[in-house]
Amino acid sequence: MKIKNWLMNFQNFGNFECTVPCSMYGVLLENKKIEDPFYGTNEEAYSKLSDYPCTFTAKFDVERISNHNELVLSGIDTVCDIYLNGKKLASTKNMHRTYTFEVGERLKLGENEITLKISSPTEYLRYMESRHHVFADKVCIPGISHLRKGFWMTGWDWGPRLPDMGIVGEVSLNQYEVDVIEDFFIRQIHKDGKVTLSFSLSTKHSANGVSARVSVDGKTVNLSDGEGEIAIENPKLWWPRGYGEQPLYEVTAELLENGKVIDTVKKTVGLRTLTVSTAKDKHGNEFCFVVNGVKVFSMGANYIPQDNIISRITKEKIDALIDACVDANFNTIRVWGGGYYPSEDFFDACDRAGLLVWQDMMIACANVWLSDEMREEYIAEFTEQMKRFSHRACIGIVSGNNEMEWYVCNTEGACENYTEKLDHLELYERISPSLLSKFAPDTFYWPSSPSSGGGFYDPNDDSRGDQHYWAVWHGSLPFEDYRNHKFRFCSEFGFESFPSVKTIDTFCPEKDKNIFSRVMENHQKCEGGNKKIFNYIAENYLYPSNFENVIYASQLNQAEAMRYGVEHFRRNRGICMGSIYWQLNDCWPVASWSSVDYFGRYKALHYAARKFYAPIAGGLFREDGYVTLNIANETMEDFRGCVKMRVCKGDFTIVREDVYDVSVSALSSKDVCCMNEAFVTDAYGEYMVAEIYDASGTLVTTRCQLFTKEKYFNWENPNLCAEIKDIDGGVEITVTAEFFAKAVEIDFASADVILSDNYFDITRGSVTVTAKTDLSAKELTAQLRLKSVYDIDK
Ligand code: BMA
Repeated sequence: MKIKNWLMNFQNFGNFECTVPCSMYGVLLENKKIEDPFYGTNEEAYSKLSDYPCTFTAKFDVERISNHNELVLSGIDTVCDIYLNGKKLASTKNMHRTYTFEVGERLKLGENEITLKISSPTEYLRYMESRHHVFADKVCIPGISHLRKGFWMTGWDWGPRLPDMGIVGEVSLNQYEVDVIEDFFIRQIHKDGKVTLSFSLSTKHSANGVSARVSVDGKTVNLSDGEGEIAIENPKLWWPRGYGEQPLYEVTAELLENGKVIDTVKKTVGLRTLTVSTAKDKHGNEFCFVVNGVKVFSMGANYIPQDNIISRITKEKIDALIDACVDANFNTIRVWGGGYYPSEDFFDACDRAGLLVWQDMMIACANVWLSDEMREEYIAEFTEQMKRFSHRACIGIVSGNNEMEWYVCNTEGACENYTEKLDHLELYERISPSLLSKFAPDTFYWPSSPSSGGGFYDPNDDSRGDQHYWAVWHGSLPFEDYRNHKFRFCSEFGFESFPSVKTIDTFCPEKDKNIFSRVMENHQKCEGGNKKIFNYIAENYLYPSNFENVIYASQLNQAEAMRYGVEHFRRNRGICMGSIYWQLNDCWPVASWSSVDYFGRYKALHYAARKFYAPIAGGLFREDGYVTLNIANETMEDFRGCVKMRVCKGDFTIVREDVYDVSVSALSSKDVCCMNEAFVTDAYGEYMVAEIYDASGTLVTTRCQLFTKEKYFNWENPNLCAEIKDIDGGVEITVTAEFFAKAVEIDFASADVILSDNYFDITRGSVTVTAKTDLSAKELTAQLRLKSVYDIDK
């Protein structure tokens, strides 16, 4: 029985009815007791609310007292005393765990009452930190690792400081007479093209007279001593997106007593072998996912919690974000360690979509202190979470934490304390891997991100393991610097931009629409972030004429920066085998590194990602007086086609055109042709374009290259105009230009429409894109807005 309906009591705000999942900020907001904490500078005042305790109470009816009566609580955020019928039952301090208490003796028939007294997390952290200092990055509240709470809630360089309190999981009373399934593990044995699933099931009370059976793929096996196996006939293998299909098998385990089913557990599995190769090679050690024996080039981004108020992260929002990943041709996603462990809905969506998951354990940018109490917390939490990961097709890596090995080696404050260093080794190099090998023995473990394999051995070394690269952006270096490195697997690199004006409208009054205003700076949490955005704009674009154009230019820079990196990484396929940009999404409307904003709106980067992560992608490289076209083929088939390379004038007339037949083997990248820059007669008025066609003559992709910075190019007014037509399920939009137009943005005053392409270049007269929408061509035409780089200073 789920205990869903609660009463929240918070200070002198009063009592409020609420339904789990629920939390202090969420409930106050729903009841209009506070304004939107994301609006204006409200965050500053509302963050103080978490200095006070908050209580949740629920009444529930009990009709019988069974042999076993378990109160199960998950996602209790965070410092909590639990009372049942007026008597204290337990204290908990870990929102990442599930707690189970046998409460038979405390229950009564009829009405019962449960109370969760949640203390202030900020107060708790202040108290603990005053007793024992543990290093934490200054983005969050000092001493954050004294508490197993999502670190980001206490502030981050993209998130507000709103440490919530509440029930973000579930509370239920489970009553049963005999026994229940405690653990159900599934392992896969792949041999000679056959797959056998082996099962291991244990019950909570090892009750006599119960038996278990497992069914999958139309077959059933009765377990003996909890063990059994089923061979899958004609196994259909699960592949990451882009390499094959994602067939999933439902496995059902049933517990029986006298032939009657008394408990059921269902799990979904994808049949695949999946590991990470760190084999030695001539460049050092490779680092790549190997799925069903195939080395995969990982393409994706880093995932952070989708909202600061966790109860608002619904299945619909998770599915929509994973759809956006699919839309941008991702095959990998990294769940960053400063958030929370995603729900089953998230992993279900990744299994279905074919996204490989790099899963951090939830610790980021702060040392740990393994007091007896904290050690137990980590062990219990990691055990529970690792059991969740064990059968998942999508989970490819479990990593100890975010950046802590690197911090301990390099960051003042993180590396001085020997006890903390020892605790680090103990947790990430002894406890975690041994738990993983026990509970998810087929899952690859990595001590930290970035790491070279552990032991504080040059964790961010370019020649092995994964790398976090921040010299572009944090280090203010130009985009070109990506190309000075040959990373093995770049698991973090990023560049900031502002979200769209529609998103800014939700938190910023008209009068504050200036990127240096208090409101805009409150929605920029990276130190000096807006200055940096502006600095990089100065590098590449003319001085933007208005607020909208600052936003637009910031997004173009972000897309361009990431493209610079990724095309280089893919060109070096083999040396580099992964590109995970920072970051996919936001937890509130903010200037950040995300490619999809808080409301799900795509920034220019997300459209660019669709192109630079495309299975067949082109990259242009200016080197030694030539422009070289590289084609990266991340498909299982050889690519054959042709390339047209041209130099054109701004009015589209062709100065020079060369045509090449090209071929690129499956799973490789190749420099296929190049053009001499000497053919360019006017570096300020001509551009080069490469069009890649497949064997059937279909245009696969277009890449365009200038020979000067955008700000120096002699743009002429392209007089953009668009024709929108109704088609089945949506619209088709053809944008026409009278002159070469770069980064054409299609936008609508109020409608949110995801297009098949946006921020594209018009290199020969017009471009046609499509969109799925319920709106008619007429409705959209009325609110259409077009711009291109030409407009930035207009
Ligand atoms: C990385 C991350 C985050 C941070 C981001 C941007 O190193 O791990 O902690 O938000 O950089 O600074």
